[in-house]
Amino acid sequence: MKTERTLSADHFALAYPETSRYSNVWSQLWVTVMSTGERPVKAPSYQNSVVDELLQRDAAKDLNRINQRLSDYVNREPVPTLRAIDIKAPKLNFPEGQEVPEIKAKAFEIDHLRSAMASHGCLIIRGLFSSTTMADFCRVIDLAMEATEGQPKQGEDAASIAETFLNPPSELASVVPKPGLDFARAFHKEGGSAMCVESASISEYLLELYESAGIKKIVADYLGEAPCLSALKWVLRRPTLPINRDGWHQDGAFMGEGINSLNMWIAANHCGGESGAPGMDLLPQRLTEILGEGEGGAVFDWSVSDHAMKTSQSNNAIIAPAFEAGDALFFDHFLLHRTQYGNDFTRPRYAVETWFFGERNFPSNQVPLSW
Ligand SMILES: O=C(O)CCC(=O)C(=O)O
Repeated sequence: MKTERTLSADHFALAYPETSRYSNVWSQLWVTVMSTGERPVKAPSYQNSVVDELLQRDAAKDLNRINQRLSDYVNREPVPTLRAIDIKAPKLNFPEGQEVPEIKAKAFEIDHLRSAMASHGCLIIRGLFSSTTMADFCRVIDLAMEATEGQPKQGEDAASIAETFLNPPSELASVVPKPGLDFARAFHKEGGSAMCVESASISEYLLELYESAGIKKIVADYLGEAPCLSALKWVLRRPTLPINRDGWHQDGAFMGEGINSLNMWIAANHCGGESGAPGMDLLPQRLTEILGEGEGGAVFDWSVSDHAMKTSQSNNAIIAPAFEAGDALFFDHFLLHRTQYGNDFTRPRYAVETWFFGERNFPSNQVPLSW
């Protein structure tokens, strides 16, 4: 079996160690193009403005804030409120021929989300975030993953890069005691992801970005209550190739069915469809219960086997939409999905997964944090 990560940032870093370091010189441009497969965004003087912004943040202040967010939920019990999916939704007409309802960010209104979630269990909002910001964010994901994988940077930027990209809140170790935290970290390392809270500064940066894009209001309107987030299910992703075929799952299988949830999955580079980088395989149907594991060897007790998906009628309806940097896919804990499966991917994929829950109706086992 081929396990090499084709054209991934790691692969490139091994071949060209000098140019893969974070730097402001022209080589940064080349690194970004090689690692993300994206076109250069700016002229040769290009600097990664998101990395720069992160390096200038007050890491100690970010750490205090994220510690406080975790502490806010210690000893807090969920209350089974009415879930968003229990509320009657309007029926909007999306254009013919869309397999997944989608809308441009400029035209988006909350009823698009309510209607699409009720009919298809998901909605794509095109261009919700700036493509330039998200293209820059790919490098942030590289740096965060290198830090969590134990590949600290060398050179003059090393200390500030370490302080910015790997500064998990101390509270994390008490809310996710051993061996749970070690297990979560090993799971992410193997799959090509990192918990966002491993970097307090990335977490706080993203919360500010989300708020400036109006996400806090959209999520609160949809859930019918203010949102909280989850330390375990707020994830920076650059999936390891090759992709696991048996990744079909509904997050409700381990979060519980009764919760009030909304996931925002943001593509940070061009992926999905025939793009050469894995997007997401989806069964765009409004499910309201957790399906069985299915026959034929599901990998985890919360996953559904590829065999079961293929032998069910659902196979006809499975789709893998194409995404551009900054597009967002919204869905909840009942949607059947997996990382897009294929064995001919040639480019890495970068994404940010952020699960929101009702501030009262949340899954305690996903380690909530306040917003
Ligand atoms: O990014 C991926 O490939 C998987 C994401 C996922 O499973 C999720 O957002 O729940």
